[in-house]
Amino acid sequence: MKNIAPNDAAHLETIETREWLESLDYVLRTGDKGRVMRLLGALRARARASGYRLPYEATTPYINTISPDEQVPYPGDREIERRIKSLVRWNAMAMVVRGNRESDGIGGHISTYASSATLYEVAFNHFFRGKDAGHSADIVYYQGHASPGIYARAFLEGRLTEQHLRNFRHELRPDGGLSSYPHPWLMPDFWEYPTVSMGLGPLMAIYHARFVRYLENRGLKPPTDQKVWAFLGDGETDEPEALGSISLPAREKLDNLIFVINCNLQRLDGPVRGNGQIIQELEAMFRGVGWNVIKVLWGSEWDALLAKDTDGVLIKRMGEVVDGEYQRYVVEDGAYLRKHFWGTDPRLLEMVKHLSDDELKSLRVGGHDPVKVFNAYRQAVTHKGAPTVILARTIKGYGLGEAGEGKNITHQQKKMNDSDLKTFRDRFNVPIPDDRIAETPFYRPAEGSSELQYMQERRTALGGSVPRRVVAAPPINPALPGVFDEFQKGTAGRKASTTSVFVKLLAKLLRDKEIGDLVVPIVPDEARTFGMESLFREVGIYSSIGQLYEPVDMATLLYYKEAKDGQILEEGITEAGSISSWIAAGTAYATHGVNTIPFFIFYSMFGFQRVGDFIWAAADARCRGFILGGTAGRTTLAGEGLQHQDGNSHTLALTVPTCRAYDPAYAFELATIIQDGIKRMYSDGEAAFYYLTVMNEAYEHPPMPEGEGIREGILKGLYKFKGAPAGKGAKAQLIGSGAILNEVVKAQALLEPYGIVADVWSAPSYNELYREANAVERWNLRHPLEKARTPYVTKMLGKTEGVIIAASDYIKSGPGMIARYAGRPMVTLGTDGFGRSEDRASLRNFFEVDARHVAAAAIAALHRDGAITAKVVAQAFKELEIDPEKVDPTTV
Ligand SMILES: Cc1ncc(C[n+]2csc(CCOP(=O)(O)OP(=O)(O)O)c2C)c(N)n1
Ligand SMILES: [Mg+2]
Repeated sequence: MKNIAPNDAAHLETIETREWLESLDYVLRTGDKGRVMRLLGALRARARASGYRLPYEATTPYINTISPDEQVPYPGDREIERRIKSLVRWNAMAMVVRGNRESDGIGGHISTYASSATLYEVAFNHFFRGKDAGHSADIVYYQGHASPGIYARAFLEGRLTEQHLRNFRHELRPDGGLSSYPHPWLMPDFWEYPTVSMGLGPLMAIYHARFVRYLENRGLKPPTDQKVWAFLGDGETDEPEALGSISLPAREKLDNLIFVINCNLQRLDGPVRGNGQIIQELEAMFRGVGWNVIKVLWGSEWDALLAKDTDGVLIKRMGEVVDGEYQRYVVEDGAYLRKHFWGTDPRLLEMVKHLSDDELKSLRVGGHDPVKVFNAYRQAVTHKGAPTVILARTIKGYGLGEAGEGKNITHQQKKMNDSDLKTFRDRFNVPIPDDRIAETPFYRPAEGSSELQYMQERRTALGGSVPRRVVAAPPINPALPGVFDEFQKGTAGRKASTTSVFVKLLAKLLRDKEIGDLVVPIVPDEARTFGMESLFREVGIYSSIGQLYEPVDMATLLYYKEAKDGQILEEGITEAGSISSWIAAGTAYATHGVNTIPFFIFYSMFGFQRVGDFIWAAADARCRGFILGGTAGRTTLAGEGLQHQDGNSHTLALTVPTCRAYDPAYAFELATIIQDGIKRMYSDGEAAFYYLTVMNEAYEHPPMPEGEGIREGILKGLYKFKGAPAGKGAKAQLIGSGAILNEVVKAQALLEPYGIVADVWSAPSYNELYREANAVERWNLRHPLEKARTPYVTKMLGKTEGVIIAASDYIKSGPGMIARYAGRPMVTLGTDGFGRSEDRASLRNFFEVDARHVAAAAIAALHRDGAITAKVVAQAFKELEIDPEKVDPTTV
């Protein structure tokens, strides 16, 4: 070759390239890695010095990151593992096909697991550590749509029965069923982490991995080499939550975190990047922030071909084919591949001339080759100093053949005809005879068979079956002496906001000898807003590397103290990240056997409204703890206006079944709720969490009223705060909550001159009142022959007289929900509509929730009832300056 005279520039370049590559090959063969790097560095430096600006390359060539000579041999029995995997594949498919045959439209997915079977099986047989391994059990976020495969394996392991499989997506059948996706709420002994809302799994995994380090650095958990694995789809990476925080684990050097991205190049409708390459795009992003990126693109059969690629033509070809075309290759035959992939260069054709079309077609992609996957995992679990992402190329619907393999419809494929089933059976060699194919039976080899034995042996060696949810922490029963007492006494003339009361209470909890260490304060760059900066110095801000600088405010009492054992998780501006930390801490009683008690405080409007889906996932995960909406209340937060003023969050909180939401007005209410919450969650073991709104309006807090039922009333959501003044007159019941309770108290006084005597009630939770009343009503409906029970709210209001007015700083549907249980008409006042930048008094006038409007509402209602005269109404409206033609705040 070298003797041929170059006949054109291209030819010359080819020869030149080859010579350079040969030189490099020589160094590669004889030198070490460092020498190769130095040589390439020197070349780059020389080019730069000569004025060549090398383009920045975030990607590496479109080949496997791990070269064949770096690989170790597969440690398992390949043949038996292949048989096991085939049986899992079959049962996973059968579960969905049978389910949809019997109940059309029941759904389920075949093709996601079909593409990821090898990714999971290699992990099940060699990596995932189970709970018997103690604290080092791995934490695995499974791709939600792959759950049929996870169930099918559990069936083979003997953890689920055939009945369970038959009842996939039939959870309400008397003999129980399997949930569609990973839902710990529905299968609390099996699933641990909800993932199916795309993007949540990866973000929760990131913050979970960081939380593990937090527990270790704070001495709450012994350091282990436990891993957090997150399996996700390539399409899923388009969710901003999936990739939005990938810089954190790199910065934190979370080498306990492994992402496995199932790159089947397809999502639901079609290709993820038909005109590009999703794998390269992902590589650039992850490399760019410092992850260890391992691409698993090509199966072992390609090694020999790449070894022949002395000119780099194959690597070049691999790198130029777009994903839409790669997908096409899946559905076409070998002749098509020879023409369209290999046929673009005679040297490529030469490389594969010894292979038949069928052999060409059978060259596997990397994610279906256990050797490649094993080596990727092996490097991932041993990699130090950075998280690892494995980009594994797979085929969506692998094995479905004509029924859907690689087709755009494959995601939704739930049915297969007999011929499709036979093809699938033959491809994976599943021992189902022809005459039974139509019934698509589940298949489990005989007890004691080599397959089952192998599975059991592997899982035993790795610490038992996964997934398995175990509540590892015993309940605690903290005495908490002196933590809550002072709050029952009120503030004795001093003004305070409920936020500052909360911060004080939190500080006391943090100081408590018994549970102080378990408290996890979480805040998204908002600590100063809530007056929490005193805690910075007191308990420190968590930083895995301590504090490498002298903070600018070092000389002050409340300096910004970062410490390795710091207790506060100061997350920066990420409510999604913060709630993920909260979920990790709130589920640690199960996952880590540590009863951490997280308190996540955020700008109220950026809670449910912003990260509602995470809160839903938290409930599913049986999360415990407290979330606090700070600067809450549409008219209580002055100045901030439309975006910030929260009048919605309690309504949103109601939608989460395990969330108990309260809008406390006074210190004693807040303390009572938190004290009871800790008991119910951490001593009684209830799978619930608390949402508390706290405000920034400072006012005096009264002591807890004396008398029966106050504590119970606070927790149930309603109690009489202040009786009517002595004397006769028209009667009214005024109910208020949160900061609006003070307006209601003022309204009581405003009404007195008109001969109206009003009781004042505090309603810390319209949501809880509604739920209890609903439960009672339901019982009554189902027991028509028994004495009807009375809802708590009816009991309270039923024995009162006069009109009922209920007001809050949230939309009227809050008090509106309990109206039908009040026993008589009820007037509701609230803050429906968009907020405004204004001062508090103007806002309360605008939304008609100030004392004047509460009083006016009572007057109007009393007049309709005939209890007061028109003259009194006219006089009162004039004196209270009520404008009947005032603009409706819901319309502007
Ligand atoms: C937040 C959210 N949006 C939409 C969906 C509906 N959905 C389920 S699977 C899917 C496609 C998944 O594609 P990919 O992530 O590539 O996974 P694959 O099945 O290909 O492995 C979509 C859109 C969802 N589950 N969650
Ligand atoms: Mg996909």
